Amino acid sequence: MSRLIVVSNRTVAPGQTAAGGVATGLAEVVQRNRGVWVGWSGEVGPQREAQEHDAGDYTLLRYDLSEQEHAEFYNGFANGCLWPTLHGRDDLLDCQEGHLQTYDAVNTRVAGLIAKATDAQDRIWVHDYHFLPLAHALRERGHRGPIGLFLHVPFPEPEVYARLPGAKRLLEQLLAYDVIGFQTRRDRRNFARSAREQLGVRRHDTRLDWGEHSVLLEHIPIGIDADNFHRLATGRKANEHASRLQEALRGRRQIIGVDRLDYSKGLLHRVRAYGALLDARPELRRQIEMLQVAPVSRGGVSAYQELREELEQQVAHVNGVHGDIDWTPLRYMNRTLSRSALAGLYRGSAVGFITPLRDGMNLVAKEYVAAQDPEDPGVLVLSRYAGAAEQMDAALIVDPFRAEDCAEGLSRALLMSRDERRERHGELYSDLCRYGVHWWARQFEEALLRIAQSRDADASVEAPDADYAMA
Ligand code: ADQ
Repeated sequence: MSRLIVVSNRTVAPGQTAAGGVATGLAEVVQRNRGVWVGWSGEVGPQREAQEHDAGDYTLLRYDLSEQEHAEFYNGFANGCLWPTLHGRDDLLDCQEGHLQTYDAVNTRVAGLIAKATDAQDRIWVHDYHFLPLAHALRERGHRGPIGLFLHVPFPEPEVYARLPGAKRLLEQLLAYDVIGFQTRRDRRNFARSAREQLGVRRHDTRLDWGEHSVLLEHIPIGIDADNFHRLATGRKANEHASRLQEALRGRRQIIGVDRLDYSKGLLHRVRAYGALLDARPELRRQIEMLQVAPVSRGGVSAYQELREELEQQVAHVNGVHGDIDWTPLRYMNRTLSRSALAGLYRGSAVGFITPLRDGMNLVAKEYVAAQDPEDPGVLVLSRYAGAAEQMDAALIVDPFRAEDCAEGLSRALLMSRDERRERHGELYSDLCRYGVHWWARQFEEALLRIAQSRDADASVEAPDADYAMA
């Protein structure tokens, strides 16, 4: 039986367990399959040999990045070119000479490590935009087993994608995968359109045929472990945080936003929308507060440094215009919090205000819903451009580019009757339980298995009968 190999930019550290989110789902899959999990160690510097760790039920294989790889592969092509393009922000493209070559070179190096540690028939599940050419590089090393990619981020409209340096070649390389999983139908459609426009590849239902090779395009939205997160939100530690919060709020109702400090998350627009709410509904002043948690992310990329400065200015502006000696309308924290602290803060907040300008899925929206008290839940105000909006239509869906629309959504959420809140929450929560992170992982795993089985079947049909061959 072939093994399952998972490849993702980040892995858990040796000796640690996954602390939630996607990592939990991946850890469960590699454990169950007694497979191998390959990824970056997080170390930058002179490269050691890749390190293999025995993680009990599976093997962890981690590699370092050199200074140059970190600057040109990670900060450069992956986060300075691919990330903005895939999020429809080609105006922020920062592609420099040599970055694409280093991106290719890292993929080639990682393919070499994988080829050494695995069997040519193993099933390989690759994650995200750091590894678009990996299947191609693995095929060049003779890998024959199924290789799938799950794209955690969106895929943009063809006109935007076409502006990426090396766009056509990357698309060709992507077609070396056997299956590509997307968060939404829109992403899958956009990908198929780019393949048609740039390579003339036609889509047959969910399949693209490229010469002799077929690629399956699957729509498999990622979820969370909702029950588990709900338990966390009602646990002792989360309760302590929720109580501290209630004390600080002194009867005011809280609107919460939690995001990595990233321009795709719409933080500037969100703060502006909150200001618009305070302008439009002066009676809400002192009745509400907003908390925005946004830990710094990718500090090595210039667009992120600028965003941080602009956001700080805007937060100060809203507080300057609307605040009073005994009321700070908007609090802003740059810290990473523990899962239980986060769960407690979600549970203690009347509104989850999650308004990315583009987001593959957005797990915060799902965590906010899972953390709520079903008897007296808060309301999710969600951007129509989060992948999550395709599934979570019982949330209040808003346009993050329109401050008045967001302000209107917030106001509706704050005034919503308890019955309506319970009804909407019930609908959202039952979907979260049905389509959780383990469901997601199983769907992808089964897609890879089906490919492996159909290849085995083809091989047995094609293999000449032994006696006949000898005759
Ligand atoms: P991200 O862009 O990182 O993920 P998201 O889906 O919201 O975005 O996940 C963020 C995770 O980090 C959540 O689990 C959240 O709880 C956690 N987090 C955020 N702020 C935190 C803080 N201050 N302290 C502690 N934890 C914090 C990418 C894509 C998304 C896609 C996911 C999964 O960009 O669109 O949903 O992958 O596929």
